[in-house]
Amino acid sequence: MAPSGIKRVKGISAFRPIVYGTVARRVPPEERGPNFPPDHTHRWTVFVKGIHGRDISHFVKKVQFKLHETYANRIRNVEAPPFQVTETGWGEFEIQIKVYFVPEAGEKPLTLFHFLKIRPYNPEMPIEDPANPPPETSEPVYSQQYDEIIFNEPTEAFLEILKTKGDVTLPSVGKANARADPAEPFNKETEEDEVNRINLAIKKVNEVLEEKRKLIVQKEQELAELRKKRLEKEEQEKGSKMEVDES
Ligand code: SLL
Repeated sequence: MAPSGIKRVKGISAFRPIVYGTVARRVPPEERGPNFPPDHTHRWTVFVKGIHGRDISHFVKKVQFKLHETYANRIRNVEAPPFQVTETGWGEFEIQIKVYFVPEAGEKPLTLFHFLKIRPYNPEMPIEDPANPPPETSEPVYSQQYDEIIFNEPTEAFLEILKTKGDVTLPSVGKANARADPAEPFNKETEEDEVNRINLAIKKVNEVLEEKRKLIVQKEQELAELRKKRLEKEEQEKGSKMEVDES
């Protein structure tokens, strides 16, 4: 028989909420200091945390953040809370986040992807125009996501940890669903942004489609005109050829 710690509890799933994402702020030139790289413009943090600042270290052992290849030592391992990395930079890119669980979980690491957003979304300019950048601001730009990690058939030892450590008020079995909590801003803002962006993109696509449709109609008319002219020309040529033949 398997040791009790490795034995899995059949037929149940445990859930734990996490929040992951980035917060960035433009650093005004006068605040950049001598060690601030000259081509960098922003300071940002990528993080994995619990909701309402709750501890997750009883089930998360380590978080590995993989940054853009322009960063020195792009793989950053964080082995204790807060599971986060703060950096400076100039550009946006996708960060790979690998969440490693405590050994009792007997789970493989979970890989997440998050796009670092450093510039605020500008509804006036849904499609960014590098020649016409949005006004600069030093307000924090958040991009964060709520998620629930599902542990299917957790080991007995891990279920015990979930029941007794960290946020024990959370049900260890069943959906935590903080998304339904109106006080939680994570998804709301990001989703609203996304919906605005999609709606604007749909509008833009429809406008372009309408323009193209008009262009097609116009081109078809031109084509019909040209065909008509060619027919007339052919008729004329036929006529004059017949005249030549008859003579
Ligand atoms: C872009 N495709 O062009 C992205 C790349 C790279 C971000 C963004 C600085 C790193 C360093 C930095 O911000 N890299 O020099 O240490 O927007």
